[in-house]
Amino acid sequence: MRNMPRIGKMALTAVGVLSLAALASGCGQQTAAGTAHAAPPVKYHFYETVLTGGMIGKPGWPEFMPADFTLPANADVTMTITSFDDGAAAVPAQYGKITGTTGGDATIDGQSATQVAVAQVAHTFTISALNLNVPIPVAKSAQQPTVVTFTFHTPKSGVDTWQCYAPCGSGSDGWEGAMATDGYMTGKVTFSNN
Ligand SMILES: [Cu+2]
Repeated sequence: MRNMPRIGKMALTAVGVLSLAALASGCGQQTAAGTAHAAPPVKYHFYETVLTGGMIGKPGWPEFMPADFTLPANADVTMTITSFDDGAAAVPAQYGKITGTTGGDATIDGQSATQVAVAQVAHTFTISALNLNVPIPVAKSAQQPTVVTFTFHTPKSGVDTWQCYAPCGSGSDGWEGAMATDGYMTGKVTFSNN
């Protein structure tokens, strides 16, 4: 899978969809749950991959894949972000801190963390409207990705913009190109009840 991030991501996304479908069908338990108890919260796991520009044939244009996506509204969503980018793009101090997640932390390569040293940040996954900020450290190498997992509670239905706040794009300040183009280091998250 690590050598084939696109196929791996698609397969994992399919797993997430299938587990939702399995919960919806209830495996025969719908009757009891429907009469006596509220439905259990749906566990939803969403997978993101961060690719370097070189990996997509567009040097200098790293991208989150997918950049525009839909999550269940008003739900606890776990996100796993696998980043192959081994280049740093130091951030201001506030973007080195993990905020807005359940428990205020994230798991980075198997270790619980509440922050990443600013000089070790490659990208951030930030939804400013939700005060959600998760810094993603540099990968050990382009072949050894960093894996960051966190959970957050999604808002009621709507659309928010996410943005990477590590200046990983082009231009003199690193804020041009990928940083300013939907589909690379910014995109739209739709929170849906359907
Ligand atoms: Cu970035």
